Amino acid sequence: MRVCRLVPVPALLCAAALSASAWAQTAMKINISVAQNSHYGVAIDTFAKEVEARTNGRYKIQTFYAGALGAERESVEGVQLGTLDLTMTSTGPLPNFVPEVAILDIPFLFRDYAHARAVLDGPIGQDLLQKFPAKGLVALAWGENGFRHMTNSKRPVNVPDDLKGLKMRTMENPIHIQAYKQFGILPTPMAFTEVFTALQQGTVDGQENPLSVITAAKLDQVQKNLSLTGHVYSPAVILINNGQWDKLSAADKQAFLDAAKEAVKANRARIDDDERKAVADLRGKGMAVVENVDKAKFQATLAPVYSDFAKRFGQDNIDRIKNYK
Ligand code: EAX
Repeated sequence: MRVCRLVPVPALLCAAALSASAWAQTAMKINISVAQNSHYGVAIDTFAKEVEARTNGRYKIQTFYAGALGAERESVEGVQLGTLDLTMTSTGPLPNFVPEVAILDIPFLFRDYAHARAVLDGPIGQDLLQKFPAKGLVALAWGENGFRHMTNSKRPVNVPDDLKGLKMRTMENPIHIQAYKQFGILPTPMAFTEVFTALQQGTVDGQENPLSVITAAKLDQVQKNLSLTGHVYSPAVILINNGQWDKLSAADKQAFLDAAKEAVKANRARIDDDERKAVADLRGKGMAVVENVDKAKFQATLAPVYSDFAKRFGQDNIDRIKNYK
């Protein structure tokens, strides 16, 4: 600026220089593990649109899909280290970063979507979001992945015994792995970006994911059997690097939080839509679907691991979630 005053620079140029610096646009990258046409894709596309609108274009969010910038654990690490600005991830890899969040991964903890959403939007979920900054991560909002179901290429799964001996891909999640071993599954933890090929080549027999992921990843092309076990509710979370967060003004922090809220609305609406359509769609593509699974039998099989989880998380904390209305 000083230059403008000291040397005779045409006023227009001066004004341009002034507004350009005042209006510098900051670009940030956000990465997800699933395709754009998905419950996560609509979320980050909405987030990007809302951030740009609410900051008058001063922030531009570049969106990356299908693990283009790495799978979920790598993305969380990248946001922690600052090599990536943002990610939307399931809680799959999170116990390795924010152990308190692992309580949400306990099988059959949530009754239905309304219960899960109420817990995450309520004091329990909001308190858990406050556990992230201590780990160099800022959590903007709880999104959703959905209730997870079992798929495999070997046989229909009606009862827990049908899972015995199946080599199943799991998320890199210690709670899931401990529970699935109780079913007699041979768990193979693996990044989601490797799952389609592993199923195609028969490295694993099956995997478990919500209907939104099964459809978005076209797993009907490599899996014959789907059982609606709904054995785990899978939350998701939108994370930003704490350095980028600290640089935001108070008004821009609010803009990012509001944009995340809109992203979650789009995310949940897409899941509701997928939940309505997916079974007919996947059947139409040749999958054999077991809809009425006796969940009580699966829960009963997990009784031994529930006492471990009670020791780890406190039965009172588990009951507080279970009984939340
Ligand atoms: O978050 O890894 C998984 O199975 C997740 O459900 C997937 O990456 C979406």
